Amino acid sequence: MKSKQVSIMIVSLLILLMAAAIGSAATVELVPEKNVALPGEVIRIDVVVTGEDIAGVQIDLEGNGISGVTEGDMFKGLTDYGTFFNGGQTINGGVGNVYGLVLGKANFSGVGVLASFEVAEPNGGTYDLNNVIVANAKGEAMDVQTMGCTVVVREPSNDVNGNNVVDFADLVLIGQNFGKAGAWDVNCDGVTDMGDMLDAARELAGLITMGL
Ligand SMILES: [Ca+2]
Ligand SMILES: [Ca+2]
Repeated sequence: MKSKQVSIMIVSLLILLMAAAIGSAATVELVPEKNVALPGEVIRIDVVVTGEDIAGVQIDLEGNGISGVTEGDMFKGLTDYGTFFNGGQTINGGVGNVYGLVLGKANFSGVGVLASFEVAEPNGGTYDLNNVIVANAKGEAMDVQTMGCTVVVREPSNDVNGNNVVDFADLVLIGQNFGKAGAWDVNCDGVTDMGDMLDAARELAGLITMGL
């Protein structure tokens, strides 16, 4: 057999194996509305589920300052069917036994939100998933990968490099990190953009003072 044919066969086999792996697995991920919050601010953390032929999902959410939960759109989007959603109960360090499932012979494929939590933790912190079960229509648990998130709480500040002075270096760093989240997002709205640049430029010009 020619080496080119062998290569094509190997590539085809790999694609088939990857497709099988993707088809049988689900991911459950915590996606915060923003990674940096202001002190006292309530932010939303979505439990985002990705997968094929999902009939029910159960999770525990570990983390501080969880103040509320609502059902997401993943099963509600199956418009001809009802859903059964349980917002869970407070456990040590979080909320346990949160689940949603579809009522009827239907299932969910794609990317959807199981639940949205409201979080107000003055010190920020890490949020993790535990006891995650993603079940198919037979009630069988699927392979699942999970991912937590971190929320940082801080005061707005134009001193992005933390050297206690607002100067041209801070403006350059804001410019170099346009579009990102992080310390360069001086007004803590989730993205570094012209609003942050103008805040820092105004403070550099002595027109305002923020956070220092
Ligand atoms: Ca600085
Ligand atoms: Ca911003």
